[in-house]
This record gives sequence, structure tokens and C-alpha cells, in this order.
Amino acid sequence: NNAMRTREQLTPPSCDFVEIGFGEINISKWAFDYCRMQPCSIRALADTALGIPALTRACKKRLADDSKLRSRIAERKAAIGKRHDQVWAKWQEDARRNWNASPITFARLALEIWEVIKTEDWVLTANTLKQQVRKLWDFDKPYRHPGVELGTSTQIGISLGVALAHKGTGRIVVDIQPDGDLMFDAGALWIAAKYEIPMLVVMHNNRAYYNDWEHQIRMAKLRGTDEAKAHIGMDLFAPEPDFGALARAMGCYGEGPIDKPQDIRPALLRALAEVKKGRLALVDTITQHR
Ligand SMILES: Cc1ncc(C[n+]2csc(CCOP(=O)(O)OP(=O)(O)O)c2C)c(N)n1
Repeated sequence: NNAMRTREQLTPPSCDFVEIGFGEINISKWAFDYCRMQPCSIRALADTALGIPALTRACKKRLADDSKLRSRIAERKAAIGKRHDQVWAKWQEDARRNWNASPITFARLALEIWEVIKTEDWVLTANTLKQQVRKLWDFDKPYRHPGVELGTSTQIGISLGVALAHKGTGRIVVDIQPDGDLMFDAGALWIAAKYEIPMLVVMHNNRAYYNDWEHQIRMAKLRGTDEAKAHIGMDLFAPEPDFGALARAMGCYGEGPIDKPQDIRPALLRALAEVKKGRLALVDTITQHR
């Protein structure tokens, strides 16, 4: 609870955690510098792109000569599979809520992007549209998503690095880019033009530093102060930055702003064609606040 600074455990106390990653050496969110680490029974220091395939190989080897274990796993797979299918079907259904809302909902934007990239060998850089992409896209390879951003102003830079790493592989690197984050480092777009780094940038433009605006609303409610003033210093309108023009000014491809959901997919397809030519292409899509 961000307002009251209280915590509540969502997992049962018996829940065991196993972690593969870089958290232990503090290559993660800055908040890790100050917080207690999640207790884990096993914490493996590894890049998941290497660690998961290695773990899969080790498991397959163990399974090969243990038929009892194989059947136990098959049973569990069936049980979990049923639950999984139900949950995923519900997420698909939930995503249809407010389908025609303008500006677009996070869930519909996630699906519009998915329709454009699902037949490509894609990589998602940092933002997950508040987990909507995790519910609606199929993350079928370890390299699909290196992880979320490390805080405001880090996402465009991290995305450029991810795109540079994949340059020349034929993969389509997608950055779902919050407007506030790009405001901190607009020059990053020029770097992409200068060094010919292809990337599809889909603006998640809610015309706000909304994380903090939302917090001001929360605090206004708690303190009984004027909620209508919560946007001060937090909004990104009057005037609205024109990110399509910004991209073009830096030598990239840029379109938008687009606030009609039905106009987004054709724009994404045009931008994708530009990315395939080897450049950064930005589509400025206007989203709901949350
Ligand atoms: C350098 C820095 N300054 C300020 C913050 C505090 N902060 C956290 S989220 C946020 C707003 C981010 O806005 P945006 O990137 O547009 O994402 P949104 O919350 O609107 O989805 C800010 C200012 C931060 N994390 N890092």
C-alpha cells in the first residue's frame, strides 16, 4: 500500500522461490539497493537466455531415465494446463473490455502490436504495459524479453542497447516507450539515426508522468486535499509534445499522434516496413492514463 506504506504478502508462507538472474549483484532496479532481497532457496547468477536452455537440458536428462517422474510431471502438466487455459481465456476476454475506447486501452494496444509482430522474430525491450503484454503475447523464447526498465529515463537507453545487440540478426526489436521516459532523453533518437539502429518504438503516450500523478491522487485522497491539483508538475499536455515530429527531427521515421484505436495497426505496419529498412521508426500512440 503506497499511501500507508504497509505490506501484505500475496504468496502463501510455504511458497518457495528460485531465481535466475542478476539481482544478487544489483544489476536490477535501483530500488534493489535499499530493499531486503526476496528470500530464495536457490539463487542462480545467470543470464536467463543461457540459464533457461541449460536448465531445460539438465531436466530432460534427468527425465530420460525416470518414468515415474515423467508421469508425475505429465499429470501436473495436465492439471496446470487446464488452469492456465482458463486464466488465459479470461485475459483474452478482459482485453476486449472498452475495446473501442479512445484513447486506446493498454490491453488493446498490446494486442494491436502483437498482431503486427507475432509472425516476426521479435524482442520486447523494456515496458510491458503494466503486464498486459505478459498476459496477451506468447513469450516462447528466452531472448524475447530481457526485462523491464530500471526506472524513469532508463528505458529509451536500455532499448537502444537491446536493439544494438540484436542488430543484424533479422529480429524486430520493439520498444513500448512511455512519454515521460523519452522526455528525459530525446537525444537518444538521434543516436539510433546516427548509428543506424533499427527499432520499432510504439509510444505508450498517456501525456503524463502518470506514476507520480497517480501517487498525488492517492495522497490527496488520504490527506483530504484537492485532487484536481494532482496533475501539477505531473502532466504532459498544454502543450503536448509531438513525438512523431521529434523522431523525424532526429533523422528517424515518425508518425502520430494517433488517438483512434483503428488507426494504430496500419501505422504500425508502415513503421515496421521502415524498421526492416534498418532504421528506428516511432509511432506516437495516445493511451489511457492506466
Ligand atoms: C530520474 C528519475 N526521476 C524521477 C523518477 C520518478 N518517477 C518514477 S515513474 C515517473 C513517471 C514516469 O512517467 P512515464 O515514463 O510517462 O510513465 P507513466 O508512469 O506515465 O506510465 C517518475 C517521474 C524516477 N524514477 N527517475
